[in-house]
Amino acid sequence: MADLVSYERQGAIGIITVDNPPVNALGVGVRQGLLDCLRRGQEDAGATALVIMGAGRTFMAGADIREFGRPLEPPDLNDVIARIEAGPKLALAALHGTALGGGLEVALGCHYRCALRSTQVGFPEVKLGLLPGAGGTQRLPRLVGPEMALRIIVSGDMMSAEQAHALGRIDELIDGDLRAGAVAFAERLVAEGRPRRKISEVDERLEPARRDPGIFDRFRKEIERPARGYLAPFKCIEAVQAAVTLPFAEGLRRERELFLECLASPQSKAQIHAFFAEREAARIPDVPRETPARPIAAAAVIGAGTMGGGIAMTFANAGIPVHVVEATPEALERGLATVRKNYAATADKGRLAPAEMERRLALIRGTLAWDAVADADIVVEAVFEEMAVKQEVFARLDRLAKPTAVLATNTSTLDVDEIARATGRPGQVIGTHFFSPANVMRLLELVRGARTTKETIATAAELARRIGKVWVLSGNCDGFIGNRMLAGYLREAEFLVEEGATPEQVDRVLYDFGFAMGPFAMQDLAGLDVGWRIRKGKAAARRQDQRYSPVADRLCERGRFGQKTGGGWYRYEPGRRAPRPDPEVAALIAESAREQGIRRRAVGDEEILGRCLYPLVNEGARILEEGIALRAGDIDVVYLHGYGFPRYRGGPMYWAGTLGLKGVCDEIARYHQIHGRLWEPASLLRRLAEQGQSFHDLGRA
Ligand code: T1G
Repeated sequence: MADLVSYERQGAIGIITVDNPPVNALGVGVRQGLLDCLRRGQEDAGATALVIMGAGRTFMAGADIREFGRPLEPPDLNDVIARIEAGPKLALAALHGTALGGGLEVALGCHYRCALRSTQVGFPEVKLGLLPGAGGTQRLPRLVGPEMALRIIVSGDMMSAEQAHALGRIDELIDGDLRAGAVAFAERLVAEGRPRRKISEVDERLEPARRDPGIFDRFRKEIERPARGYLAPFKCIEAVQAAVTLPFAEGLRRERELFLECLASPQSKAQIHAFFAEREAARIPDVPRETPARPIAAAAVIGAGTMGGGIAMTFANAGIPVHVVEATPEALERGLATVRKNYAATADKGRLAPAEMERRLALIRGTLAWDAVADADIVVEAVFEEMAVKQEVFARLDRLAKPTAVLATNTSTLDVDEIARATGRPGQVIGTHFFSPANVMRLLELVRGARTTKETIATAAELARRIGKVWVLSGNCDGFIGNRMLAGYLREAEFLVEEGATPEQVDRVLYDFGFAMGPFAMQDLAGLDVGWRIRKGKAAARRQDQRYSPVADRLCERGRFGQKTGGGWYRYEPGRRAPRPDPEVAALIAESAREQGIRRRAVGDEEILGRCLYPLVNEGARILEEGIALRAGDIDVVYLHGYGFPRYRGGPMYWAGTLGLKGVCDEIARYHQIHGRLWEPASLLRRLAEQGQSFHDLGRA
């Protein structure tokens, strides 16, 4: 304990330093250490004020999340904060790095706050399915007003120290050395005889909300859609409302009740699983963190289509100059115009300053000259999804790109090794599977080929971090992790409509489950032509003894590619995105059912959910068996960030674990009896089900 928190005096200022790497999490040892050091500082006659700060890269980044799920051990953080706020000595919090959650609550318990300008502050608890449980929902409204507090707490987003200073959350911005600046500020506060300001006693900022309690229902309405299905955002509102309607001590008790309710909820467990799964996905056993990554000072993208343009934007957004190479001036102009339109749309929403937009656009240089790739440290190919085209491009890049350059392919289904064989540097070839729109979707599947070197993986991983992507390493197989699993999900959705369900019924079931949209609306958004081209490429290899639904092909043969053509599985009014059931599609489905002799029937929602989601789990198990994914958590991360799987359910593999693999396996086996080979349970699933284990019990990679 002694070494997690220390106390020393500098002149007349007592300094309490938390040193619990990597992020000074407020575990039980730190809480006890804080109490001990507070006692020492408050009893130290030579100290006129106390400064609380963190050692290393950050102030406290919150409670120790690993402690959740275990009985909470004393001392409670509320007791620590009460000791600070009620203490006889003026307390100043000195912030740097990321002052988050319980860390920010400690700071709000202090009488004053100062921070380096680079500091980020925030209450991310809602992203863990929780709420600030140590006074944050009671003190923040008293400091910034209930409306602003609602926005800060329910969004969970971080805010810069400058913004927080403007809001009065931080009293002083420090330049240079934090400790020296904090001691000087504390000395000034004492010299000026400034009072020990207790936020818990501040009341005036609550008055407007007392006069207008409707703000809470208005806010609930406002978040209804974005927070659909989530528990914690609405509990956060209740807690802030308690700050307005109850005296501080009672509000604190109400906050604790709501916090424990969230902590006990399956949603919080799922979201905490997602938090750690995202961090674990970055651990590749045979590519340790210290594996050297090549520096990326410049990039190039081949193809200015939807994906190419989006990928170029991710580079420019990270400050990396990028050449976009196209075959014709028309295609180049069209691609760059789309990039400019996308940036303008963001700027119009006030989320990008015009000067910043111009700066990013200036980093994207369109060209027809292939030798522009000669300066690039990485070249990402985003051309037509056809092997011959890809191989021709890679052979050319191999000749033109500098010897150290990484050659990446954005293929979503094709064999990375076959592409790499078109070059003399297969070790520097890797799959970088972006998701559409590439400048928005956070997921990046890095696909490791048989010859891809550790250095190439480290280089791509480092780049992924720089362009703000959540990356997952996948082995090389048809469809990698995400699309390979998706095939079963889409297959069953199409079979179900042939058997009697409707596209809108299937979509409603998955929407109610928590997906942003169901399989049919999703295909209409992404464009049916992408999948059609891939299916045509595989038609010859398709087993004739296996059921196949021709409806999607027939829609495409009629030019129905989805929203972009005004019709796909649904029809769309010009300029509108709302899907409308289309009798023409219903007729196509009925015709296909007749041809296959399928007697149509009423299909229940439960069957729809099981037949769409269980194939994800079953194929996920095969992917784990084959080592295509290193961990079940990686698969969850792919589905959370690439396919809109609801975060409060933790991902398909985690979700299956909450149901119990025995039950899931039994259901899959039951469908295997009915529907045959496509539903054969994966042997890993059978084994875990028999042993009463979950996917996450499988040894850490
Ligand atoms: N508890 C335990 N471990 C944590 C942690 C935490 N709060 N934060 C990070 N880690 C681990 C992480 O797993 C990783 O471990 C390593 O630290 C580096 O993290 C009462 C209820 C601070 C912005 O939600 O957002 O306070 O993988 O890789 O990218 O009201 O970590 O190396 O073994 O993410 O530089 C609220 C969560 C808690 C903040 C740094 N706080 N952390 O990002 O590094 S609830 C949070 C983050 C709470 C109170 C409530 C980020 C970061 P490993 P990293 P990074």
